[in-house]
Amino acid sequence: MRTQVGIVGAGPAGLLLSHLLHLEGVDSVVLEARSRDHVEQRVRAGVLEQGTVELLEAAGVAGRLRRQGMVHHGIELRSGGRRHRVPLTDLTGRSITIYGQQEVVKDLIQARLEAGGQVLFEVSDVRLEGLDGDRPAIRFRAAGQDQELACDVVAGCDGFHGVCRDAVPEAARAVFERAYPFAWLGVLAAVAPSSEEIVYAASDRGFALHSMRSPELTRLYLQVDPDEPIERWPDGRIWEELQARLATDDGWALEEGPILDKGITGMRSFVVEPMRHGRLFLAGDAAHIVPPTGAKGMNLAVADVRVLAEALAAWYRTGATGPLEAWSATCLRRVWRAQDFSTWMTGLLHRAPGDDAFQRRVQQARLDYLATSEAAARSLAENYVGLERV
Ligand code: RFL
Ligand code: PHB
Repeated sequence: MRTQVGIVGAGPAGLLLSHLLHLEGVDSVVLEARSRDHVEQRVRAGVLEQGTVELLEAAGVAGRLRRQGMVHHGIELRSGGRRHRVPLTDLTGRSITIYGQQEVVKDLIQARLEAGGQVLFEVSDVRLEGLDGDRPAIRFRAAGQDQELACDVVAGCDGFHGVCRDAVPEAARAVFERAYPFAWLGVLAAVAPSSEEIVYAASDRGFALHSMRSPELTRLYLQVDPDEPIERWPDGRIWEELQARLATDDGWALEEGPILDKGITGMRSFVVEPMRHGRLFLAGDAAHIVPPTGAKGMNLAVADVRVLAEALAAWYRTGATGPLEAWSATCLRRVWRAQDFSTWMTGLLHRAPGDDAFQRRVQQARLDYLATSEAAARSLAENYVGLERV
């Protein structure tokens, strides 16, 4: 098999890259380890920056997103039983849209298949070869057979646990990393959201988040210990903890319903530099992870491949290598802005095991500052809705 761009991973990064390249007249093949059903059902992110929505719209894949996505103009911060709204749109002129990541993935898979694009699911043993030359190849197994995909460049869009990053020699990459002493337990519940907007709650019992997916589906998260098994969290305990952490002193009530999906995800910050090695380009979670508190991960993946698709299109059109050479540094500016924002939001709202009374007071002072200073709220808001220029 031969193509122009060999893409590993059918998450938002890989699928969108394939679609954007198609619009530029560049061929690609996407290789995915899991089944189509699996990637379409995987519950993950839900917040799209306005820039992400505009890109999906310009790329012609936002029909369902426009109909089903929920446009939000603010978020709520809660602590000590009190709530404070950050009016995102008043402060920035921009909004966010709530639309499940797996819905974005479904829309992109459909668009690729309708355009005759190749997305191969359930491939295994992916290995990259010849990255230092100008004829790289991806070897893999599919349908019980060894195969080879020859290409001009490889896009490693295989997420944090993928194999592409390890194809870069250790001496050629620098890794920046931070682990957090907590994880998020995420649940999807068949109940109408109890709030019109996303609620971020800081409490002495730890952080909680109330989000949504539709008028009938609520998405909720709890800060939990990183090595706590999910079996320790029967549904009753989850609701009890959510009720306690989200409680307000003004009569607000959290509606409960059947839990359809639950899982625990560790939290980390991670960046590999540079994001390119020879003919390999690492995009999305393969190159960087942010803690989910700032809702930036999927938006960064989208930003990476937007710039990469433009750079590859310019290269194929005119032979220009400048945009490809600038790609990693261009993306890393946005990545580090998001790392700063996501770490800051995480520290603002979580309770770390070693936190003492001093730390709690400082945290409360920051929350109070956000509630009283427009400058402080605007800084949060412009990062949350996504900066146009970084
Ligand atoms: P993905 O989505 O992980 O896709 C990678 C794909 O590669 C496949 N793969 C392989 N394929 C072939 N061969 C191999 N050897 C392979 N190894 C892996 C995988 O099966 C998969 O299909 O990475 P991508 O495309 O870079 O997208 C990144 C996003 O998924 C991620 O950043 C977000 O989900 C992060 N995130 C959030 N981001 C936001 O922008 N807004 C949010 O509100 C938000 N909330 C979240 C989140 C992530 C969470 N979890 C579960 C990590 C909330 C949570 C709880
Ligand atoms: C979500 O809806 O899944 C969500 C919302 C906000 C976040 C993270 C996840 O910060």
